Amino acid sequence: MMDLKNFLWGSATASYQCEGAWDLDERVESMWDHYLHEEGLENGDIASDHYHHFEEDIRMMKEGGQRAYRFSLSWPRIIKNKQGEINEKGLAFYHKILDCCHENGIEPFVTIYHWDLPQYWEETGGWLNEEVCTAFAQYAKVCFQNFHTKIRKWVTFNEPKWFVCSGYLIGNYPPCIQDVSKTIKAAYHVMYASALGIKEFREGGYEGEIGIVHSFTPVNGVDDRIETKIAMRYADNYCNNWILDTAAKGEIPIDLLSELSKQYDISYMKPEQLKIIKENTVDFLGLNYYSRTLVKPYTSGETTFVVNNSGKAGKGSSKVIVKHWFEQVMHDPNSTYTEWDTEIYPKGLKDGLLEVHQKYGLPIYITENGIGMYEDVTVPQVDDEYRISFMRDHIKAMFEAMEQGANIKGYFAWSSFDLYSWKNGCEKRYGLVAVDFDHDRIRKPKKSYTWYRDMINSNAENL
Ligand code: BGP
Repeated sequence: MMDLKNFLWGSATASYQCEGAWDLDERVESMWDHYLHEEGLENGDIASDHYHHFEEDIRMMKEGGQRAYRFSLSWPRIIKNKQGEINEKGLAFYHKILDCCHENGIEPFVTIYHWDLPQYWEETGGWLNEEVCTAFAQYAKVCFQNFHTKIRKWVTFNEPKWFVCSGYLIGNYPPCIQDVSKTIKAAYHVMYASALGIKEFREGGYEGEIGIVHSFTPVNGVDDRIETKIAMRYADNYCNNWILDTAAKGEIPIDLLSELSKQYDISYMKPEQLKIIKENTVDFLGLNYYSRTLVKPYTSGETTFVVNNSGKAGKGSSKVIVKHWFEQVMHDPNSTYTEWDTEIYPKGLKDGLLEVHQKYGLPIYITENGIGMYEDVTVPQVDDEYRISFMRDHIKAMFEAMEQGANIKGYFAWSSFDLYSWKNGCEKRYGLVAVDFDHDRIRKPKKSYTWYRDMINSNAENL
């Protein structure tokens, strides 16, 4: 039996998705507020109202056997404008959350940026504007200076790949651009900003560790042909290596750079910036695991990206066709998918963890893992057996990787309680705790909450 005494079992959320209180206490507009309001789409104005329910939420984590809470700080709640003016009320809110975590014996695991860019920065070009990188580092410094006695685990960015590709390549997230060249530039700026944030952390001499969280999709090929292997390498560069290699080794993959420079101008990647990236690598890797990527070689001259924000299986709602791409992503007809077309594939977690362990040798946290479903939360208890079996299968896969040597230090269920899912709305539920969005945001533990508690308390013996 593995020694799990110090293992960080927890659950996760993100500021925009759960806090609500979008215009309270001098919080300013984020790019998501602006975009969703403009488009008249379901938004996170109130969301789970964690702003007013955090004490209850954190108490439930403790009662649920959890040892850590992964959440994010909201830049627009903390910094009021481009001049860097600090909102003391924003800081006070996070001090209250952090104190509450400590009072309940819950370790805070804190992400500095989980996608809610202040709209005042988006209006200057957002992640296409190099100035935003320095602004991020200044904001990170404010966070370090104010919270360093209460936080020992920091994350610069949540999922650079997902928010950059959704915002600049596929265009289903703000700023809704579909442009490969801009995607590369935004991606580079985010990785540079992450390194600048780490530099601030190291120079400040703060205690604790700092990492990055990646939307991890290990790559499989449809067959063993050499063309498929090449497609897999490209897919791995696109899906994983440009974040993991850059964050962990300080190096953007050379074959990716050489491929990109054939087609795009990347002269904005300046030697002094690449030096900062090289010198400021992470202490750990956070991996969010939902699924794998299955690929076949690129043959047709164009590649199609489809995302499903419709919640109807097979009805991808955003689609973009990119010419001169490298690989084509496939569905496996023999596999199981959710209503949002996410494949359920626990084996990918084990394979992927071993791969990341071998490549980087760094401590790993699984910073998100979970399943989004439609659920009726008016019943006394949501009987989410499917979530229990999803978590059980993934935790087993994680244990197998640990037995083979991967240094995994924690697991966070996504999500602590029901919240707003980007572009999918609140009806796509991931929580261990149900939130009734129609009735005062009442909280009720689901069956999975109790299962998770018992699993943790029994040292995973009842798995
Ligand atoms: C990750 C994000 C989370 C969360 C989760 C579920 O990519 O870090 O913020 O939303 O995925 O995804 P979705 O809400 O799109 O179903």
